[in-house]
Amino acid sequence: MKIFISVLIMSVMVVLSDAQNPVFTHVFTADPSPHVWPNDDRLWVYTSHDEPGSNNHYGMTGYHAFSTTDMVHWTDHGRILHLENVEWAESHAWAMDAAYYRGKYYLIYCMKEAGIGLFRTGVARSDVPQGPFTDLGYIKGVEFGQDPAIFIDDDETPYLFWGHDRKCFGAALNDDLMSIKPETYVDLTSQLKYVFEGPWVHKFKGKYYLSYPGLTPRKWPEKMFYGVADQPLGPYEFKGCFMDDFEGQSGTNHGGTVTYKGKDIMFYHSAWLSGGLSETRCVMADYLNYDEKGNIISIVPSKEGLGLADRTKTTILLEAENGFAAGGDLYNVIVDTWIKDYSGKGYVTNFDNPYDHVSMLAQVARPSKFRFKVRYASPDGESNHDVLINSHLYRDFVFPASKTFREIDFGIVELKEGDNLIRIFKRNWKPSKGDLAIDYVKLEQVFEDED
Ligand code: FUB
Repeated sequence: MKIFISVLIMSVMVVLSDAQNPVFTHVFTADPSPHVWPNDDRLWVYTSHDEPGSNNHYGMTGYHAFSTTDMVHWTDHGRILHLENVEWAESHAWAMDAAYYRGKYYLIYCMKEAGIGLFRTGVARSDVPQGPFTDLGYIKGVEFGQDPAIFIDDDETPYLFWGHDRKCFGAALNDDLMSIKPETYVDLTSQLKYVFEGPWVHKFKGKYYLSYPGLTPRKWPEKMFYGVADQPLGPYEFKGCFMDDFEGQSGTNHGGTVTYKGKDIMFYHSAWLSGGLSETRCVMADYLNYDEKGNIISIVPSKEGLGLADRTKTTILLEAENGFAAGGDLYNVIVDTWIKDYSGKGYVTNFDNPYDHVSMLAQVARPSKFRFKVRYASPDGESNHDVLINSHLYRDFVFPASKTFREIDFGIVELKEGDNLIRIFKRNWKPSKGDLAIDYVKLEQVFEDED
């Protein structure tokens, strides 16, 4: 990967408070993969994560999931998979895609294999779209499996595309998604002029569109190109560029398309949020339109983006039961489902002993303010617990008795750049009447002008 250094673009920074681009302004995100799943009215966007302060693709370690019903108010479901949850990998949690297949949700991602340092295409599964995802291993038959994209055709056949370093490949997958059908393997490189990496396949009016970031001979930054075919594995007819270089470009570009509420939308990334740091990126969205011949009309990244509001607003929602798989911890507590109306897969309870705890991870781009809420129940009476956000301690906080789940508002807190741990625990010196149950923690983005 060649590093493209772009300049600090003050004009871009200035407009951020009055725009729907970037889409997520509280965390650095890249390589968006947008989807709508069956029987779900939400739009989902899965992303890779750029660590603040690193400006380095080599230090990328995990992924996030976001959802919305109006494309203005978003939920960040937190970390959904991390290097430390993948035994076979050592580094480079780069681009990913997601799929719904035979009743389960999949994250198809790439990381470098430990001890070998080559990209593999990993498969992780979850019962729910928001994850977290459990790794199942990597796909057999895929060499140099950077930037995977999975496309499930109308007849349910799953296809995998991947691309790196000026090459692009495709193949049909076997039903377990863990290996390719070798006889279907195709090298698409020569059909996709300028291709560098990051393929994405979608279908429009019966044709297959393969879009990708490319370099007009070795010239950075990446532009977005596409080709069209009658079959998923080609041959593809090269069509041209549909997103040129733009102000505040991050060097790389990478994205995918989705149709939501009757609109075609292109998600991609830029360096707008970081003010031009090429490897500290943010997700963007603009409408995608076709001409009468089915050609993609060029997209010019806009400050307005989807133009539905002056800005987007995100709430970080951290399910207590997710524990280690989402960067948190469950220490000597249990996940239960007895009190109904919990969200996610259950709630955390049984804080019986000193320092039993649940912790959750919130990742943010820069020091910023959030309204902090905890959803809890305490059916047998009030409970005294400590609540810790970074170094801020709500000592011996009283959760009033509540037989059902309710949210309690802790007011506005400031999170620091990077990783923030929220821990709820019990100390021995003050016994509680109630048996506290923690459902989730919410952090609602607060802007300076709302403070
Ligand atoms: O995000 C890391 C890498 O940068 C991706 O895998 C590439 O597609 C480029 O976006």
